Amino acid sequence: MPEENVSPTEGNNPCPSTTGPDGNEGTLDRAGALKFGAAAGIGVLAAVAAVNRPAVAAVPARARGRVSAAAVPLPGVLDLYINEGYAKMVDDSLVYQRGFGDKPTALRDAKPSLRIVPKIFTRNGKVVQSRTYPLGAALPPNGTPTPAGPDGANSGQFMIMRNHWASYFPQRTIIAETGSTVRLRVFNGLSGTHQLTVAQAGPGGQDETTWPIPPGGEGYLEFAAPGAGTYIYYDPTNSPVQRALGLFGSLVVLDPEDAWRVAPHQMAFERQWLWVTHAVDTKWANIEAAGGTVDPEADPAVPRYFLLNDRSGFEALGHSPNPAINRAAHEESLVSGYPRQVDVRDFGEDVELGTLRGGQAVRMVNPGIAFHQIHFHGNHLWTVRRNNVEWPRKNGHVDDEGHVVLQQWEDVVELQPMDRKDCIIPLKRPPDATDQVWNNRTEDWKYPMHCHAEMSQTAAGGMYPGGLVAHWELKSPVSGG
Ligand SMILES: [Cu+2]
Repeated sequence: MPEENVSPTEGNNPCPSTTGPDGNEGTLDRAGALKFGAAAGIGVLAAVAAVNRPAVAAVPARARGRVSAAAVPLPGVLDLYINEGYAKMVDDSLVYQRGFGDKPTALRDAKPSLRIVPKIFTRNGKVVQSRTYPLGAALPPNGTPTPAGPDGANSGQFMIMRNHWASYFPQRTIIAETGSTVRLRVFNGLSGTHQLTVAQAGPGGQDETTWPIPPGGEGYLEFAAPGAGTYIYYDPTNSPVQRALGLFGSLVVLDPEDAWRVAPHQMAFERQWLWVTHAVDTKWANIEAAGGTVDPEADPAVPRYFLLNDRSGFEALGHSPNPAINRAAHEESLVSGYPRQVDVRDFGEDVELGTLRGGQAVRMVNPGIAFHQIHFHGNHLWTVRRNNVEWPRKNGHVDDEGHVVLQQWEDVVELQPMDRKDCIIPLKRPPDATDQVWNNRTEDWKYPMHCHAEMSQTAAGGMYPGGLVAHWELKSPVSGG
């Protein structure tokens, strides 16, 4: 990206790798190869030899186009490069994936650019690279906002700072401020036709699209930022195949003058989280890597890997040996905060000036191909919106699929493919914590989030819990807790 066009935000540490200090996203390193070899019971030589070739797919028979140089950037325009490469799964398998990247990279690139570092379209016409928003807002340490001070009226609880903390966003995120213009130039570096569509982001909820972009070609898309909300950009070609291969991302639209609400007059939050689910079908990946075309009727999807913000299992939980992965998981995915009094009847309530009695927002997005059931322990979540439509507070109804359309407490939030749901996690004292337990706690309380679609808890067809998992933390008032 151009220096004059995309500047890292001051103090925002704009582009840490979520794949480790060595950036080793596309190849096994030697240590990984040794581990892989040991686990698989094969010899070290064979394991090291495996470093030099992809673990999953054979070299495609047909020729791949040469990788062209990055285009000369245009002011206010975000360039996306459709690339292919091998991504490391949680069990160190390398799986062929495609993606919208920051620069053109080759199939065998050790670090294929398959996901962009988050970018922000500002009202003043700029594209800014930053993992955090609002720009210039304080960064929550390790992802956790610290409170304004004790809540004198409620033992062990805290006053929450209003309109103060920035939120971290995962890779693939595009943020557009309301009033901005989204300008995308999309370069197709692959040998098939591809397309970028932003679902329901146009007038009247129409899709915005580049239309099909031929191999080696480029597409251009410009549209006014739609209403505040959460959108999915993806390749609709042979749907859902190209999306499932990794050609997707999220567009979050926010009002820069009211940036701590999901939409004007709607739920306020301390900070927000963007949870993006993805399921990887290695058979589909192998077919496309070899130059074939997946027929979803003949080969129904059977995903083998399930990801939250592009991490699974122990990496999603921040328990990997890699500090950079763990930090990214904490900053982007693992909801955390200090316990507070919340009244969902008034998300914006303040008892003291500059404070908020509210929770944190979780925007759940499913560009993948599996149905998910996002299930929380410890607190229920208050579901507010689905697909940018505010659910009513009263006089709800049952939709055509039998779902209740009404704001409500849920411990399981269903996410169908292409669904987006906005929820508040209250971060409140768990209702079953008695006074004795509550008043004597000396450490952070951690609660699991796991998807109730049980296959999604595994990796590689059985490794548990290697899939779509997370946890959330209720911080302890005791220092060091
Ligand atoms: Cu459970």
